[in-house]
Amino acid sequence: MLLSRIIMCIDMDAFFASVEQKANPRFRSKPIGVIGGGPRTIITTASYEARKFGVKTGMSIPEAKKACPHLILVIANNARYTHTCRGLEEIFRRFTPDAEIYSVDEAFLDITATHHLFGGPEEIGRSIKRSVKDVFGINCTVGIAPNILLAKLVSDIAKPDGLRWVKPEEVGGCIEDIPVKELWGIGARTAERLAVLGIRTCGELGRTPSSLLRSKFGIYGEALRAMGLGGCSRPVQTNTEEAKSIGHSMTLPRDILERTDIEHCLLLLSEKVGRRARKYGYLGKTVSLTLRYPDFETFSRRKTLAEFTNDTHDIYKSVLRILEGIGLRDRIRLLGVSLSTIVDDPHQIPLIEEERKRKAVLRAMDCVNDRFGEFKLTWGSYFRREREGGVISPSWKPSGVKSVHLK
Ligand code: TTP
Ligand code: MG
Repeated sequence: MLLSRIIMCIDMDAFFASVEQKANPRFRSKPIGVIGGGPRTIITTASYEARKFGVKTGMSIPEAKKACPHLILVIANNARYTHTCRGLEEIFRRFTPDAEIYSVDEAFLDITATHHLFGGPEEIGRSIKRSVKDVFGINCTVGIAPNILLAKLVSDIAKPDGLRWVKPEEVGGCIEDIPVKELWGIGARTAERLAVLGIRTCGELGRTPSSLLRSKFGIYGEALRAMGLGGCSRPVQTNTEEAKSIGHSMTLPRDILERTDIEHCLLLLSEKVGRRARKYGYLGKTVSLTLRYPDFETFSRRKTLAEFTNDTHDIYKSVLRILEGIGLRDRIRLLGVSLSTIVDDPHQIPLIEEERKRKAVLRAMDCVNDRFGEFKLTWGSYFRREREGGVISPSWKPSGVKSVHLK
């Protein structure tokens, strides 16, 4: 007989806002909204005090202020969130090596093999909540269930500051009346298509014949039915260190068309990508450029290089070459650069003197910036420009190699 697994989802409550409230006593118990630094910023998260007034993630500042006129706006401080996330990982790993840091504020732990060492699943949940509060002064919610789909659902239901364990025999009763759109992986469009078939709750989805779902959703129909029954076969993925690609993108503070403005942003993005690849010891052979027009049409073009690289200038030159092949039809709203076809950097010393020098310069720049902060030492062409504020993506992970979107 297959032993049921015990999976825990830990999700920080109003993460960025809670970190800010802890850091600044004058924000405590107050409605605050965390925003990016640029002029087009939105609310990335709101404290629970602000949520009572209807302030939500994604709202524009005027919308949020209308809902809550005394809302305090706080500019995001990414370093605080990433530092907290790294510390959280340390806490989680005390209880199991099978920990997946899913996003900047969510983790999954497989505690099947270790829970008995710590007094059981709920005791682990309580210990984690206590440690997170003691070390970082913030609340989190813990959902425990037989798989990650249910653990996530249970943590959403138990929010905020909750702890709930749904055992295998309780799954059916727990999810029967839950709207399908609450399930992780069922988006608004799928929920609408299901509603057309008269399926609104998980219970209804689980009772729908596979043949009907297959005829409407193809191969995905089978998975949908399993989800309705609370099933999910995705294991906790503990080995997420493997880099597939390293990318950065940014929505520009204003739409741009001028070549020098575009080049300036591309150099900044190339440096971010190159620096990250160097930091984690990777080389890549494919460079991609992503563009978004103001009407949101988005596309990417890629170029395969002759050699593997993590040199900012190699990446930048390739991106410029890609750009030359694109006839821009409008201003640019978003730019992205990424490096893929990744291998480990064997750290060979180049034979050509010029390349050796370039490598040494990059290493020296990285050392200075590691010590004194990002872009403290930078390329002259970037130095002319002011920097724009950004907000870290929720998909940020401490493993570091991840696409990051700067709003
Ligand atoms: P969430 O876990 O979605 O939300 P939350 O932690 O703020 O609130 P709760 O879990 O209690 O409902 O997001 C985690 C953090 O990621 C959040 O604090 C802010 C950030 N974030 C963004 O930057 N952009 C986004 O679109 C979302 C949804 C979150
Ligand atoms: Mg959260």
